Amino acid sequence: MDKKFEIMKKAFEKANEMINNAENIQIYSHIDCDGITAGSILSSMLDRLEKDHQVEFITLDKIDDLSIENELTIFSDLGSGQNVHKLGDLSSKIIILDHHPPLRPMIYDKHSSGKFLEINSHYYDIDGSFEVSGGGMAYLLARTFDFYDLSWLGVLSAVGDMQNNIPGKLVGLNQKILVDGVQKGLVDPIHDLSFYGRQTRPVYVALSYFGDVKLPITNNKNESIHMLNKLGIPTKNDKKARVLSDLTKEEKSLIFSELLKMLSREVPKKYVKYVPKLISGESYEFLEEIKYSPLRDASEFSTAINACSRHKHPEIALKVLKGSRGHALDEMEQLTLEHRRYLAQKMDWIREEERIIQMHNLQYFEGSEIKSEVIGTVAGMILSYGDWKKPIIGFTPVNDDEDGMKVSLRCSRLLAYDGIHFGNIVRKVAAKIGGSGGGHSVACGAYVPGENINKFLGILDEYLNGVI
Ligand SMILES: [Mn+2]
Repeated sequence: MDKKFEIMKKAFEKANEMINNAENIQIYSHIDCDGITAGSILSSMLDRLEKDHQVEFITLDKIDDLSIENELTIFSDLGSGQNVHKLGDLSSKIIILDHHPPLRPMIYDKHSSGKFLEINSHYYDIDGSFEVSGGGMAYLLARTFDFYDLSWLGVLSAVGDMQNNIPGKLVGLNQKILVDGVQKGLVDPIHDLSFYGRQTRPVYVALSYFGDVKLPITNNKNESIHMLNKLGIPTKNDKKARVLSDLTKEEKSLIFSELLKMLSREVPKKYVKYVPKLISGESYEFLEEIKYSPLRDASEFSTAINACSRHKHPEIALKVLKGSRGHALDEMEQLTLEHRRYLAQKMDWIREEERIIQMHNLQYFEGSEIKSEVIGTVAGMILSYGDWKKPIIGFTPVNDDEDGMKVSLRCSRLLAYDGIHFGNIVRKVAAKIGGSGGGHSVACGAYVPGENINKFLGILDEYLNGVI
């Protein structure tokens, strides 16, 4: 990793120089958790360098319509998969910082007389799906100006991009960025049970949402409380419900052993060896944030950013990420609440109407009542109500005035540990019916022509014969 990084570093030095020479800078960053965090890093960096700049968060389809006017334009967490090189006559200088698979070969820069610099991790054999995020790339640029204290944001963006999901911890360049954060005293990596809501959720609630495999405790708070009682683990301190981060190491290892037993009994034999990886992993705590605040835990923080992004208020997340608390934080918490309420309501809608339809190798729900921005989140949450051994697919129109469908797939991590990469499968299947897609092994999606959605499901179901 160090060697690859040393080579890529030269490109970042070039970008450093381009920024030093520019006075008027426009940033376009992707409007998801990773992209918003990346944009925040770049904006903090430019503030400190006293460079005039604007940040705009956009969806990928907006790139073609941009007119490039500033002296320097930075594309962040996007750009490598789009025709950025065709925008205007390159009167503006362009920097791309991306970790998605690139369209152009690296060599393209050489013909641009120093006006076009594309830094993509894949050029250096660094896998952008789990070794570095968009925010990581932004941080590595900030690092050339010695802004090591922005490293915690690089950790946050990687977690927001689910890069630690399959390895169980941050690896590759992500780990290098983590080390910066640890050395600055800003991040604490903790080996912990992998329950969501370490700072804010009562532990019995967190336990009941333990997904991936359906157990008696799954979606059942009474059973979860019962299990904790049986293990002699109090659910409250005085009157306050205990959260995961309140538990002692001994209590956590009791839960670990119990889950290990339950899961090993429940899963098919071929999966048993992966069970420990499902139950525990590395969590990341931000030491400057108050205990019991959702900002204290990387995973909970990223949900709050997603809530802002999915309700089209990335500017609120930007403020919080750049250090505002107070009002901006109140707004963020309000959006998180709304986000949670919206998701719960849509979950009820699916369950009450029994909308999950089983096919041979997959299951799906038609989600036209659900905003396309959260169809994947809902799919992930509803998986534990369906058949966890199959992937679940949700689809909904991209937006009201287009007939394109957004399709999202989620599955248990056990399927990925067993070697299935749904991102790659979905990409192939979508391409066959005039769509496009891709993503992670357990969380991916596609855009497909609306009239072809049944074809998509049929081909995918058939493709999975003998794979699952
Ligand atoms: Mn990204």
